[in-house]
Parts: sequence; C-alpha cells; structure tokens
Amino acid sequence: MPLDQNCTDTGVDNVNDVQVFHSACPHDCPSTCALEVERLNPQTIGRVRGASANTYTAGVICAKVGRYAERVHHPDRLTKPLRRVGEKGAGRDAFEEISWDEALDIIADNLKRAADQHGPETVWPYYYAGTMGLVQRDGINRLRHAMGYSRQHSTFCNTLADAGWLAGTGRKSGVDAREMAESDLIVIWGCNPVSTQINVMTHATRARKNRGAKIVVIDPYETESAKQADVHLMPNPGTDGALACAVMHVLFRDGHADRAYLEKYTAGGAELEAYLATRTPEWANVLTGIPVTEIERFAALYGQTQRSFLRLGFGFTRSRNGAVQMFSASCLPAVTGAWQYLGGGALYSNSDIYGVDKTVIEGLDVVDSSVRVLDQSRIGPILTGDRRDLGAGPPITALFIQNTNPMNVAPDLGKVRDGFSRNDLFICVHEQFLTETAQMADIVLPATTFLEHDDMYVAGGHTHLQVARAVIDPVGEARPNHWVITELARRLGADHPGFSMSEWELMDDALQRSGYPDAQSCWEGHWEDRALSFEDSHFLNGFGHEDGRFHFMPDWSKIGENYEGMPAFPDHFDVIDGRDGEHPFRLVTAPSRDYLNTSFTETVTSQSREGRPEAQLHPDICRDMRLAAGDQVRIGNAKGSVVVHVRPTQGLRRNTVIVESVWPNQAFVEGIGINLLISAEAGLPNGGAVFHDTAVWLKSS
Ligand SMILES: Nc1nc2c(c(=O)[nH]1)N[C@H]1C(S)=C(S)[C@@H](COP(=O)(O)OP(=O)(O)OC[C@H]3O[C@@H](n4cnc5c(=O)[nH]c(N)nc54)[C@H](O)[C@@H]3O)O[C@H]1N2
Ligand SMILES: Nc1nc2c(c(=O)[nH]1)N[C@H]1C(S)=C(S)[C@@H](COP(=O)(O)OP(=O)(O)OC[C@H]3O[C@@H](n4cnc5c(=O)[nH]c(N)nc54)[C@H](O)[C@@H]3O)O[C@H]1N2
Ligand code: SF4
Ligand SMILES: [Mo]
Repeated sequence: MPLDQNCTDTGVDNVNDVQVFHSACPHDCPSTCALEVERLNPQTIGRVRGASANTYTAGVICAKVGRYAERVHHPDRLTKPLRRVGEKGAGRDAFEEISWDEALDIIADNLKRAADQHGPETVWPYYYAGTMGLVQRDGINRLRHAMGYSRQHSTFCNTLADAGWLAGTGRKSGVDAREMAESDLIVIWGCNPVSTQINVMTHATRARKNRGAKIVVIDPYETESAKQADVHLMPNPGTDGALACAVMHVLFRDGHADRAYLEKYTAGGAELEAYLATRTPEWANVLTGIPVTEIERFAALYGQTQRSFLRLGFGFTRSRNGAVQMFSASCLPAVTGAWQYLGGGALYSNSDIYGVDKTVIEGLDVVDSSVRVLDQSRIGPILTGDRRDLGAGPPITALFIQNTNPMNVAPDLGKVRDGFSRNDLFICVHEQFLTETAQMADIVLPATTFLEHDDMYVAGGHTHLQVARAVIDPVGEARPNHWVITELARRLGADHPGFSMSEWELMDDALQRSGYPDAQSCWEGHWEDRALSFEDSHFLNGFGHEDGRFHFMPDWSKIGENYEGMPAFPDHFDVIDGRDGEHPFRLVTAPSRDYLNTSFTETVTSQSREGRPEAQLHPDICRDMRLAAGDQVRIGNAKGSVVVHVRPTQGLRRNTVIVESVWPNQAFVEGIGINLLISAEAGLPNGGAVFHDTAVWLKSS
C-alpha cells in the first residue's frame, strides 16, 4: 500500500516541516473525533490533536489518543505472522515467525478441513469494533456470507440500548449534540463522558458557561462526570426505570405534562398517566435508594425547564432489564414536550442518520438466512458446546477473529477460557498486539492501525461521516483487515465482487449508492455533516413508527423474540440479578478512563495512570470488614471469585461495588479478570450483554 499523499493534497497541511494529516479516531467511542495527525516522516507520527475546525470535536480529544504514537510505535506491536509452537497462553516465546503465504495457507487449509468435516457453520468469523471503520470492521461479514459460515448477533455493546430507544421513538437518531450549548438543563444519564466521550463535556460546559445551565448526572457512583455535575443522583444499579416512572408521576401530578404535545405526538399518554398513579417517589425510593426529596427536586427541575437535554448512555442498559431502563428514561421528554424546544429533547445515538449502503462491504446480497446466528456475548457457552446456542448445528471447530479480545472482554470468562483452551478448536487471531486472545491462537496475523490503512467512519455521538487515508506506512509486515479477508477469500474460493475491490473502491461504491460525494471528495472535505433538520432531529415531523407517534406502550415483540413478560409501560422491570442474603452487593464494571476496553492496556502511560484493578467500596463496608486501602478483597458469586485491591470511596452506596474495567486477566491477583463473575445471560428482548448486572459477595482475602 504505497502512500499516495503529498503535501499538496488538501487533506494535508504543512506546519513547519511536520506534515499534518486529517484522520478520524477509529476506536469504539461515540465521539469518533476528527483528528489532526503529525507525520514526522513516512514511518513515524508525532502528536495527535483534535480538529478545531470540526464543530463537534472542537479541538478536544482524550489524552490516550493524544499520545497515540505510544501505541502505534509500541515495541510490542505485532510485525510478522506467527505460528504457535508452544503452550496456549504462554506468551511470545510460544510462537515462531512464518511468512504471510504460509500463514494464509494454513488458515485456509484449516477452515476448509473444518467445513468439509462439519459443514460451514462450524466456522465462526468472530469480530467486534476494535476499529469502527466500515470497511476494515465489517468486511469480515462478506467472507462469512460468501462461505456460509455461522452468522453473528453482535451483542457486546448497544443491543439493549437500541432496543430501549427504538421502543419509544422508532428511530435511532436524536437531538444534535452541539445543541447542548443551547440547553438550560443537561441530564447525563447512565454514561460517564469524562472517561468515555469527552466531547459531551465540551458542549455541556459551554451551556453552563453561556446560559448557566445545570448539569445532572445519574450514576451509581461518583464518576469524574458526577464530580463536575450540579446534581448527582445515585440509583442502585438497574433501577433507573423506577426513577424515570417516579419523575413522570410528579410531572403529571404537578402540571408539567404538556397535554397538547401528548395529544399531537404520542400514543398511550392517558393510559400512562393512569398507570403511573402508583409509581410515586416513595415507591421509587425503595427501589433506587434515592431519597424522595431528591427525586421530587429533580422532577421539578426537569418539569420546569423547557430546554432540557437528556444525554442517554450505554451504562444503564447493561442489565437484563436494560432495554426497559432506556425506554423508561426516553419517555421523559415526550411527557413534558421538551422535544419542541431548541436545546430540548434527548440523544442516545445518531447512527441511523447516515444511511450508508454496505451491501458490497458486507456481502449483504449473498446472505443465506437459513444459516444459524450465534450470540457474540455467549461465546463461552458456545465454545463449550451449549446446545441452546448451537441448536442442531455443528460445534464450533474454527474461529477467525478480528478487532476484538474476547478472552478479556466477554462475559462468563471461565467458559470463554475453557473454550479457547480446547485442542480441537483451530484459532486464528488478526491483531495489533499479542493480546490474551491472540496468545490462545494457532496462527496470529499482524494488523495495521487506522494510521496505516484507509477507511471511513460514522459516529453515534455526532453527525459527521469521515473518510481517512493511511498516514504512515504499515509497521513491519502488518496488513489491513481488508487485505487479509481478500487473500483468504482467494484461497477459499469465495466469490463476491467485493473481494476484488480496494478499500477505496469499496468506499466509493458505498458512498455513491448512498447519495454522498465520492471518497476523494469526502476526504478532501475532511467530514460530511449529515445533521438532520431541527424538525427531524426533534421528531417534530413524526417519530419513527408508522403512526409517527412516540409509543408509551411499546410493542416489544417487534424488537426481539424474548418479549414475554416485558412491561406494557415504562417501569422497574424486576429481572435483574438482585441482591440476597448470600450476595449482598451489586457489582458495576464501568470502563476506566485510560483504557478503551482493553485497547491501551499495553501502553505504559495508561498502565501507570490506572495502576491496578481495584474494588471501590464504601468506607463503612471497609470498616465492617476490617479492610484498609490496598488490602485484598475476594469478590464472588456462583461463577467463581476474583481477588482485587481495595479502594475505600465515599461516592457510592454501601451495597454497590465498582471495579473499573477492562483489564487483562494477568493484572488481577489470581490471573483471572472480573468478567469471570458476569453472566452470559442475554438481556431482554433481543439479547445484549449484562456487564453491570451482577450480585456478589465480598470476603477479606
Ligand atoms: N476511557 C474509555 N472510554 C470508552 C470506553 C472505555 O473502556 N474507556 N469504552 C467505549 C465503549 S465500547 C462504549 S460502549 C462507551 C460506553 O460509554 P458509556 O455510555 O459511558 O457507558 P458505560 O461506560 O458502560 O457506563 C457508564 C456509566 O454507567 C454507569 N451505570 C452502570 N449501571 C448503571 C445503572 O443501572 N444506572 C445508571 N444510571 N448508571 C449505571 C456506570 O457506573 C458508568 O459510570 O464508552 C466508550 N469509551
Ligand atoms: N467488564 C466489562 N466488560 C466489558 C465492558 C464493560 O463495560 N465492562 N464493555 C463491553 C463493551 S461496551 C464492548 S464494546 C466490548 C469491547 O471489547 P473489544 O471489542 O474486544 O475491544 P478491545 O478490548 O479494545 O479489543 C479490540 C481489539 O481490536 C484490535 N484492533 C484494533 N483495530 C484493529 C484493526 O484494524 N484490525 C484488527 N485485526 N484488530 C484491530 C485492538 O488491538 C484490540 O485488541 O467490551 C465489553 N466488555
Ligand atoms: S474521545 Fe473517543 S473518539 Fe475521541 S480520541 Fe478519544 S477514544 Fe477517540
Ligand atoms: Mo461498547
């Protein structure tokens, strides 16, 4: 892949000999920041900055991407294909270097042999969002569909949140995040933007500075975002449905419901009002633990503020009842009619606004709908032969993995580890680093980073599509996902026009079919702003359902198969892993600031800023258990137990434990990570991992 950029290209600026290239952050983060990357020479980058001309990024990015040189030029980057000759999980010494041809031939032979023996469903191309680039992330699906390999239901992240948002609104879009600057009240609900999408804070603090806007954070612990808020409501995890209902009870009771709006734009408002009669602040207090006065005060503030902006995150949806939690919160602006006002309404994600046609990228024209679908989050049960997942089909005997590190991030880690340890399972991992997943592989392939390949990106948190070109040459023999997929396709005899196209041609094809300028023009312009009109983003031309209304009584059966028993209205849906005598605490494994999932766990700066995995516990619990800061505590449930060091903190309830994630297993005292305790049970109604829904016990260790 020769670099075809030079200083005269419009995607590039020349600043004092150092060339500055436009790019976009590929990481799995709603901010998808517009970047300016310094190139010191064709092999080396310098600083990475946020593009100040981009009105969402506004020149601000997180510290870990600012120092991306540390990751790209890390001495542990994989630079050669490797074959495992030693034990699984034994590190670099267990591997020998081989050529790309040899590696690709071995993979193709193994996939063919597996499919010949068991049928193509025995092969699972397994992927997630290590890069969010549409070509490099999703191209694996073209190989899957062309070969009839098992399909994947990707449930790690947004399945529950999507289900809940779509139930009420019917479309995955919302108010432009930049409009926060016009709001008088910003409610950051179930997300921690200081850590997970810094730009939300840029726009929220603008509103505070310019308009004296109030910021409310709703989170079970005092995150860095909560510390910056005017009000922090601290619910028990998994009880936001109750909070939302009590707030709506007060809104109706105190005359803050906009009856004309309800009549014109919603369905089921009258039934909702009657239903909420029993959902009082006192009722919610018992479930959420939030004092009645705080619920009343928040409801009054929300009801009295027309320009109220809900920024709804993922965190509060990572529970069995997560879809109902999201749905319940999304009902608030439909009750007050906040959607009608500048700076009012809600945003969960804008990912439905782009309309990029990925038929060729993903091979959607050759999907065989009779091929089974496997739930990504259930990789542990699946690899250990759970018939509920495998159905009548064959066991998985070959895994081809790109862009994900399931040996750390997946739920039910004990089963994941058992599955990866199987000797009859062929594993290929295409990676930038020798992750714990890669260490279990038979063949490891070195992958480029976003700075070494071309791709395009859309964002949930804003409204820009961005095309980015490689900035530097590939490190060592690292190759992009697209190249690996096409080389495998050739060896496997997979037939699809997409396999003979370059990344750039795939982008051109998708963009032009979708009404965008071509890739070159998008790249030269840096970004294409697809923001909806005020009326559309505020659903004033109708919500996404056929009747154009917001639904207070959702049809969950349209969203997923497991809808039986789901509540008819917003509610507290009591299917969470509740506390009991044996498990008196609830565990939340929220993301840490200096890692991004497990990406950056390899960089020394992030490691030194994070230190080690810790359990945040209320000081009263520490006192009762005679635990001091730095002592070890054992956290457990029926799945096993994990030992971590203690950090006493005031900012949580006595019955909550926080272990920020996601760390490599090796970072834990006994070499197994916190996801050992997390269930692979699917959230309702359409699946979704339940990372923050775990009842546990604690023991001094
Ligand atoms: N630094 C950093 N940034 C990241 C990531 C990372 O790992 N590190 N991960 C990226 C990814 S993949 C994603 S999906 C996003 C996720 O970003 P967010 O939308 O912020 O979601 P989470 O990080 O899962 O959780 C956010 C907060 O939800 C809280 N929470 C947990 N349970 C509940 C509950 O029941 N009710 C309420 N009200 N709050 C609850 C947690 O305590 C946590 O503080 O961030 C992305 N950005
Ligand atoms: N306990 C707990 N567990 C969680 C969560 C939590 O909050 N708590 N969050 C969950 C969520 S929201 C998510 S999204 C998942 C995310 O989990 P993953 O998707 O597994 O994310 P990462 O751990 O960052 O792993 C991505 C890997 O992709 C690699 N990669 C990046 N770019 C490329 C590329 O171009 N090509 C190839 N071949 N590889 C590349 C990176 O090196 C990295 O190792 O984790 C989930 N797990
Ligand atoms: S805030 Fe998110 S999108 Fe922006 S640079 Fe950091 S990881 Fe990337
Ligand atoms: Mo995620």
